[in-house]
Amino acid sequence: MLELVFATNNAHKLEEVQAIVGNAFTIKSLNDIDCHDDIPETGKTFEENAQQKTDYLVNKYGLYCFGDDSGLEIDALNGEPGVYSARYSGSRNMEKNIDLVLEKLGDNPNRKARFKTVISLYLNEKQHFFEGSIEGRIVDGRRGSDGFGYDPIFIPEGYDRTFAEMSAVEKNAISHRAIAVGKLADFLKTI
Ligand code: ITT
Repeated sequence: MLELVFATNNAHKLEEVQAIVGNAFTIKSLNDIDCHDDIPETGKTFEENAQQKTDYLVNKYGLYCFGDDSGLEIDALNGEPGVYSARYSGSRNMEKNIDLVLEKLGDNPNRKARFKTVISLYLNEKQHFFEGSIEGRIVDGRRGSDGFGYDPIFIPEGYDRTFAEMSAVEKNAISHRAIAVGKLADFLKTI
C-alpha cells in the first residue's frame, strides 16, 4: 500500500483528508514520522507555502509526501487574510482572528469571499499541484459550532448555513479542501 506523509499536525485536516482519500492509501502525519519541526511557511502564495512543506520533507527525510496551504480570501479586504489566515491577528487564536475579520469588514455590504486550498504533492521524483476553491460570503456574526477556523462566519454559495452549521459529511462534500483532495485522490488512482 502506498504510504504518503501529509505535512500537517492539524487533526481536523487529517481527518477530512483521510475520509476523502479512503483507505486505498495510508496517510501519516508529521507526528507519525516524529517530525516536530516548525516547517517554514514564508511564501506569498498558497502554492509557495504548500511547496515549502513538501520541499522540507523531501530534503530532510526523502519521503513521498503532500502538503497543503489554505485560507480565506475576502474581496473587500483585498484578499486578506489569505496566506495569513492562521495568524491574522498575530496569533493562532481563532476567536481573535474572526473578531478582526468582522471588525475590518464592519458593515461593508460586499461580503464576497472564498476558501482556497493548494496541495503540493511530491511523488516519484515529480512535483504536482492540485487546487480547490469554494465561493461564498461572510456573515455578520458567528453561527454554528462544528468545523474549525473561519467556518462559523462563512456561508458557501447556494446555501443558507455556515460551514460550522453543517455536518462534517456535508462540508466534506463541497469544501475547497475536498475539491483539491479529490483531485489528488483521482491522480493517485492513476499511479
Ligand atoms: P497546518 O499548516 O499545520 O497544516 P493550519 O491550521 O495552518 O495547519 P492551513 O495553513 O491550511 O492550516 O490553513 C490556514 C488557516 O486557514 C487555518 O488555520 C484556518 O484558520 C483557515 N482555514 C483553512 N481551511 C479552513 C476550513 O476548511 N475552514 C475554516 N477555516 C479554514
